[in-house]
Amino acid sequence: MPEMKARWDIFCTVVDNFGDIGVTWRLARQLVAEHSVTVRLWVDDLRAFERLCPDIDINASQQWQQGVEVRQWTANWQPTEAADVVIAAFACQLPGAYMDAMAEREKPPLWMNLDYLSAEDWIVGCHGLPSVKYKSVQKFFFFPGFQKGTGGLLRESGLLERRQQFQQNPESQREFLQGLGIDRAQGAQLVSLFAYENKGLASWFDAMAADSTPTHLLVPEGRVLGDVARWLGVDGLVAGAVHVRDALTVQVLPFVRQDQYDLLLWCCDFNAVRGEDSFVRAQWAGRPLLWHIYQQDEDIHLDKLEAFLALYTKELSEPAREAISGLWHSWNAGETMSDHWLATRKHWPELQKHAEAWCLEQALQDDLAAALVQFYVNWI
Ligand code: TRH
Repeated sequence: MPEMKARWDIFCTVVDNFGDIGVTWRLARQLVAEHSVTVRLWVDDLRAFERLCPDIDINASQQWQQGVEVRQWTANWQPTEAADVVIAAFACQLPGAYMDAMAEREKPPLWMNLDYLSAEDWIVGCHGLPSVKYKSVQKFFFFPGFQKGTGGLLRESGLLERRQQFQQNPESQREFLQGLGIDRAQGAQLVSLFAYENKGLASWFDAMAADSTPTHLLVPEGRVLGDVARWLGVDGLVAGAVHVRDALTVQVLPFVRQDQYDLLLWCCDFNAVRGEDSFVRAQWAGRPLLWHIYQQDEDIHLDKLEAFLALYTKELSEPAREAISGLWHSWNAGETMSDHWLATRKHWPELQKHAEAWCLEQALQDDLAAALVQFYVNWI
């Protein structure tokens, strides 16, 4: 098997937040664990990395984490041999000296740009096409996606089985939640909230507080806390804080390790997620979700939102489709959420069933790491 011996370099610039490192770290680990390749992960911001993986030594220029060689990518680039497969994540610009090292190899490496995730149709036509060339080295587009003909989604082997076992085991869930200091409020639905700042939050919280079903809302530390604090009428919020307002219990959680975040999503009845990686993980959780999409210039993110909603809601009944689409639209526009939340709650059983069906359908695709390896095998 040629891929057994291959050396891979993955380059990650942390533009902001955690998605860039979240995706590349997950991919690097999976390539090592499931495809026996050698991976160096070059990262320009180890502090962001440390949040997802507290074992990271932010001062080390080189370290090993879960079989991955993590290299600090500094402005002062030291010459290094180019790998067999080079992945530039999210169109990041490789160091000039490294590009020369790629071109100097006897057999140029396979050079790919791992793009952002989108459900738009044009992805299918562009996935795998040649992009620019540097000297003798050809770059290729690699697009993750939800549809056949794309690069698929990151999904570790056995993930869904592990998730289903965990969800069928209330004791494991209770233990995990207790470890985070969570004692589920009696009869309450569990909701997680990972989002950017959002003006619509107050109206959603109002609706949950006034609901006949209690909600226990879990909010990992992060950008949305300011809005949460404003709604609660408190000065600031730190991990461990618990506030009750009528039927709504709000609990602030520490930002947990990446694998623990999966367990949190698996415990919850509903997950509000954002960006790219948490969005995909919430789909693998098999539970209804709310996506806060990452805003882009000229509102191009709205096309991505529509494309995903069109795919995701295709098999839903008309009223359920309207309800969940309305909720996602209002959340992403920062508009009033209350009516949309109530409408969504009306279609809960259908949305729950659908979330699992969607997850299983997506899992029929090759996962992204396997698709990358296959692309390489086809290329050599
Ligand atoms: O953090 P994000 O908003 O990241 C990104 C980046 O901003 C990026 O530039 C942009 O292009 C992209 O969004 C679309 O959202 P995301 O992608 O969900 O990444 C969050 C990561 O953090 C994900 O890997 C899960 C992880 N995480 C934890 O490990 N622990 C936690 O407690 C939480 C809440 C998240």
